[in-house]
Amino acid sequence: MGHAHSGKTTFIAALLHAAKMTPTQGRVSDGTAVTAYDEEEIARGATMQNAVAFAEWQGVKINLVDTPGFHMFSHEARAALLPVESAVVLVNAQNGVEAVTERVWKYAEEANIPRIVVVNQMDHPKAGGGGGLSALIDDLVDRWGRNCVPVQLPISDSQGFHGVVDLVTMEAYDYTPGGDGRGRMTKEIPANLAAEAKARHEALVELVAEGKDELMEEFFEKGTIPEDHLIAALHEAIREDRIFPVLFSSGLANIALDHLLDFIKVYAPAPIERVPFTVRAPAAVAANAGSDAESTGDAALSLRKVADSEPAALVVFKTMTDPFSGRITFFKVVSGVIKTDATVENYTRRGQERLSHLSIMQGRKAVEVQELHAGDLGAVAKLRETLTGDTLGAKGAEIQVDLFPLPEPAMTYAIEPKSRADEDKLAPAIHKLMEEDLLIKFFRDPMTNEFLIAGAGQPHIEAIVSRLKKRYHAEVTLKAPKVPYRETIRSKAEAQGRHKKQTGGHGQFGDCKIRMEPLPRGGGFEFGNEVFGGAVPRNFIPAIEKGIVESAARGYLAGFPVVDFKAVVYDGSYHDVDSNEMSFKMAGRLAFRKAMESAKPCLLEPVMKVEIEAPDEFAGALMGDLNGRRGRVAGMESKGRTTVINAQVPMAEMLTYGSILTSMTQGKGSYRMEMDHYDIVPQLVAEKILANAKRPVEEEEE
Ligand SMILES: Nc1nc2c(ncn2[C@@H]2O[C@H](COP(=O)(O)OP(=O)(O)OP(=O)(O)O)[C@@H](O)[C@H]2O)c(=O)[nH]1
Ligand SMILES: [Mg+2]
Repeated sequence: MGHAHSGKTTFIAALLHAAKMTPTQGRVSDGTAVTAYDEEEIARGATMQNAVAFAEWQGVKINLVDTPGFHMFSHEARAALLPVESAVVLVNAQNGVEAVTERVWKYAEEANIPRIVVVNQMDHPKAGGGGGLSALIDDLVDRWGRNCVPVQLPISDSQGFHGVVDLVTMEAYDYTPGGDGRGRMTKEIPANLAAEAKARHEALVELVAEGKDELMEEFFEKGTIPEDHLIAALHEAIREDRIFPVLFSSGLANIALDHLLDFIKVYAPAPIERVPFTVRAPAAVAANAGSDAESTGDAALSLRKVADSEPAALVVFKTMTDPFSGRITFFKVVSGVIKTDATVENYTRRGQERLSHLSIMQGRKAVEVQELHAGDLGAVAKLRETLTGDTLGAKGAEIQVDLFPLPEPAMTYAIEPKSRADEDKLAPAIHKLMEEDLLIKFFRDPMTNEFLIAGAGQPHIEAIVSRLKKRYHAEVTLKAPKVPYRETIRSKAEAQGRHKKQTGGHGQFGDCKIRMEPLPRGGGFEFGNEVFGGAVPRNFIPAIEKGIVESAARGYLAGFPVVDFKAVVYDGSYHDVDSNEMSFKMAGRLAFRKAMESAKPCLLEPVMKVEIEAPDEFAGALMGDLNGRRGRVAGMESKGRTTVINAQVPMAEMLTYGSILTSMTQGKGSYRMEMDHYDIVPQLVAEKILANAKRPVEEEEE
């Protein structure tokens, strides 16, 4: 995990090459990196969806999940925390901790996922930024606590970055830049690093010992801890989130990656060491499965041990859809052993699924396997109805796993098919894309009748449109969605509606007097009847209401529905022969329109609740910009070096905010928004809207 361009995809390509999983090192620039296979991602040079790979390193299988670093896909990076046991947090050596680095750290912290910090791109001439590497390490400690501790020292000199010192074993590793990632161990720590290495080694030993009484005693007695004790204790401290080790690497030049594989092998927690998966299961089921259950209301919270000896169960963490190979389902084996061709129950949907061609994924390539064990990641194609978040497994061993919450989509467009043929393809194609991308929303706006597509931001929606075209041959155009304005009244008004017509024999007659008054925002519509003494017969009252409701729906000022008012009929008259429902409906409409004339009608607009997050240095500019958008800032809060602004801004001013924010913050800002309330449009703005809108034509008397 890490900020955009910290080098995650390159880093995984380098790890895979160092482990001899690939004959050459894949590159993002030419589309050969194993975890960058999606054509949209290759075109954009950025990861947008999680991708899975694996390395075998000295008898250990290491599963790798590449995640996006672009701020608008942070939810996807967060979703990758479900199937893993630890997070490697890449920090760009040049820029230090950035907005998304902070964010993914927080996500991992909330999920209790151990973190290994890797300062990457150490080969870069500007590595260390302005303040040098020790300033960078101090900054990590500042942000994430003194438990962030280097377990390596980089060897950097006039030749650039070419090795690391292991501060546990006090051995040095030297690399040829551009090599295959295999280091040459030299026992000798460079003379200029010897003193610092010694000091940092001692600091590390002390920190590791701190967590354990018996180690503390040993430390005080001997002044140090034997290496094997130190390794075991560091492993435990990392697993328990007590220590966040800091390492150094260059993915691009493949320096120190074999050492990283070693580190992961020795120190990163294996799945079976995981604090058991917390799953929800009916108490009876949990008891049968031999797990510890603790009753919490109707569903029991239970812990499923990640062990082969438990019943087989898995959770789906990703779905890929492809017009050619169909659906590919990525899952984590939570417990037990999953065998190819097994039939399992989908606990979420209650169907059965057959797991044919059980595989492990190396990027987009499936490698078939016979079975998968507890804790491993696998994939299977062509399941019938299983989707992301579903749990499956042996009958009677039910588990449920909650996905991480998704943010609301930040950008919405009206989407229109280009042709009739495109129209037929559109909905099924979008629904396919929605299977693999849970953030996409597609719906018809009941207020404007437009089809809307919502996503994380401009680049996300552009990628969706491109996928629709390339994968499903459905072409669309995007437009800014219509703003669902409303109309309302600001004062009380009374009016009479009298409908009278004499055509030939049968006449029409309806007459009512109504009073209208404003309701509070969100009050909708209320209707009252205060007619005394049968001035209007009871059975005609609903017709009057219907007339008012119909007319209100058509709008008065500019064709937007009139809301938040109460209408009361208090008088009227009728004719024995000529009065009927139609006539009273007309009277209701006439009364409504007449009352509107003196009720001070005005426009209402939707106002959004907006939360904007960006590095501190952009806060001033963002506040100024919000002012220009008629925004009202409700609060501003500093979190580390990030400022969070809470504001209320009219929807009409936020239609393209995603791209504006990106350009204002160099892509480092992000925002969320949701509909909050309707508010009166200020006069000057309203005049412009009214000038462009069609005033509904006066109704003809029928
Ligand atoms: N000098 C140097 N450049 C690197 C290194 N790793 C990656 N890069 C370059 O940085 C750019 C981004 O690399 P990626 O691997 O795509 O970065 P990422 O973190 O996967 O980016 P996102 O997927 O957008 O979050 C590319 O141009 C890489 O060539 C490195 O170790 N050193
Ligand atoms: Mg990437």
